[in-house]
Amino acid sequence: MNTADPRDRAAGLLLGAALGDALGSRFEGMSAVRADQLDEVETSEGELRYTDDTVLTLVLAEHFAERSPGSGIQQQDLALDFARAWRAEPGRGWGGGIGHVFRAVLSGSEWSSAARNSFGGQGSYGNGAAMRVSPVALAAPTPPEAATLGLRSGEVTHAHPDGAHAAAVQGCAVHLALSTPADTALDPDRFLDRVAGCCPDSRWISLLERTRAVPRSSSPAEAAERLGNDVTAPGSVPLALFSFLRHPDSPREAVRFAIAAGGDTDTIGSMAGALAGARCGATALPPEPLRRLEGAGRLRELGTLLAG
Ligand code: F2R
Ligand code: MG
Ligand code: MG
Repeated sequence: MNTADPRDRAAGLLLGAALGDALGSRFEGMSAVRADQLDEVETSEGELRYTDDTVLTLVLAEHFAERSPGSGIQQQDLALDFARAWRAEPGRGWGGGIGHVFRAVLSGSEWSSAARNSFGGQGSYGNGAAMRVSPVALAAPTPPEAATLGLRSGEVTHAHPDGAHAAAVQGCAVHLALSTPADTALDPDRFLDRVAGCCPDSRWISLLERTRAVPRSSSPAEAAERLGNDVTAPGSVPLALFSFLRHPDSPREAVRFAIAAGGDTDTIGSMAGALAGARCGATALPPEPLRRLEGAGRLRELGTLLAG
């Protein structure tokens, strides 16, 4: 049974995101991951360290925690806090181009020009804006407002519409997952319709349609073949959504599905973990890996605090 307790769900959202990141980081870049490899990581000893996905998720969660509810996002402050976190922890497996944006912001550039100047003026369509967006679901009262906050948080580093709108899509989806009735089966088509309803971007609406068209019984490899599993936003957010919709009542299975698909396993695992943790709550997360998760205390505390 999923929990209806909003504080447990809020904690589950952040802890699920971090757990998916930490478990998935052991396999980033592999073409597929076997069940016995996942079992071993889940059951072995030692701290489960998270990567850039959770570093930036924590920054965004702290941004909301430090301000009064309803304050929204101060984009230059957020860009600076992201950049300082990047500078403080260079070994967290950052994206290839994001350092250029952070370096520019630290040198005094406005977030908008720093983000716009990356990738030859195209802006980034990496999945970095979507991977860190889940706290917007705890700061926005409704799914459309979560999408708006997601976009505002995303565009501070990802100027390409594919990258920025991915944060709107994932932020809205996490909000919807958080508010699904605990005791009612989740309808995947209705869920995707509601996400599309929050999204003004035609490219993302067609990516959501593509996600809907994948047979629900697909294996991780088949889903990756249809939806992608790479570091781009269009090549990873759909697979994370699919992983959640495949196992909406089991964060462990949703995350394992996402990681088994291979590719950008920390990030796809993290986004699926945020969705499933938001629906099912922290009490539904697998206790053993959770016990070994780096930063679990602060993540739980922030979730509870932001739940109000
Ligand atoms: N990048 C990784 N992991 C691989 C490196 C691991 C590391 N070297 C290690 O072993 O420790 N992980 C992290 O990066 C992804 C998030 O990336 P983000 O923040 O969006 O960064 P970036 O650089 O903006 O985009 C990522 C890549 O996407 C491609 N790309 C984006 N925009 C593009 C454009 N306009 N044109 C062409 N390519 C574009 C590039 O390949 C970027 O490098 C997460 O997976 C996180 O875990
Ligand atoms: Mg990462
Ligand atoms: Mg990654």
